[in-house]
Amino acid sequence: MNSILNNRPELAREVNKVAETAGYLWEKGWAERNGGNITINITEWVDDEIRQMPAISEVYPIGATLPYLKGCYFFCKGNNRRMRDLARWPMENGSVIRILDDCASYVIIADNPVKPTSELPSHLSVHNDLLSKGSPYRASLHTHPIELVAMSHNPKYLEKDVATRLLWSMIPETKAFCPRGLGIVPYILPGSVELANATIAELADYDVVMWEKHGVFAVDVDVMLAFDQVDVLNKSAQIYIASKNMGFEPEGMSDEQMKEMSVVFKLPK
Ligand code: 2HA
Ligand code: ZN
Repeated sequence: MNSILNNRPELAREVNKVAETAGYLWEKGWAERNGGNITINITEWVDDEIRQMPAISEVYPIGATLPYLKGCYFFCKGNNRRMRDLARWPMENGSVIRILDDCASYVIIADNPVKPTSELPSHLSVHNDLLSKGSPYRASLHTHPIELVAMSHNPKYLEKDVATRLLWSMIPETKAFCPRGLGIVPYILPGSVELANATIAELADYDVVMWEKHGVFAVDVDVMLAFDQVDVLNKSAQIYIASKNMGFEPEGMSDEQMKEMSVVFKLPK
């Protein structure tokens, strides 16, 4: 089958990371029905031949003007597509899009005319913001991790850095591998510009942001690393809940133990 991935091992590797991650999200129970989204900036793996490829869709508006995305290319999960299907058939359940020179519209170029996710404006706004800051991050991930979402139903854990401290203190790895902690965005309608803007504001200080009573949004260099950050946070939430289920409040690592971790691992906070 003719695919944009043929004879492009680096591009294929990035799309395979998306497929592998989509499989993990499904297995973990974080991706019911069409839940969650993944968008990766693949511009650095795009060659002249890809730049010449014709559009296979009409021109669609993004819904925002994003100047840093001029001429960029993204692989995105398709609208209403399932993560479990993206895992097995990434090019049938996602597509490659080209941002047009007006920075406000896009076309699909490969492999199939699969319309991208309804969350595209928020994902692309985040990528625009990352590029504007010279960030090396090329992946954005939205998913519904069960235990973290459950915690977001208690206002106590929505206060600044309360959940971060609790989760970091459950197991040393969490602070080491999610060193900027968990940002919080109060409940806002999914897919809205307000949610995108609030997410961008919070990503200035965190790589993973909780959307109250909905899910998390994570960014990193690639989608595997973004997934890992969410995975370690949710693991800590599970340890917390397991302790509560055994009938006690977990002690958590002490402030001294946490400080020692920060020094030895040279962590920012
Ligand atoms: O697109 O999870 O929040 C699927 C979602 C939207
Ligand atoms: Zn969602």
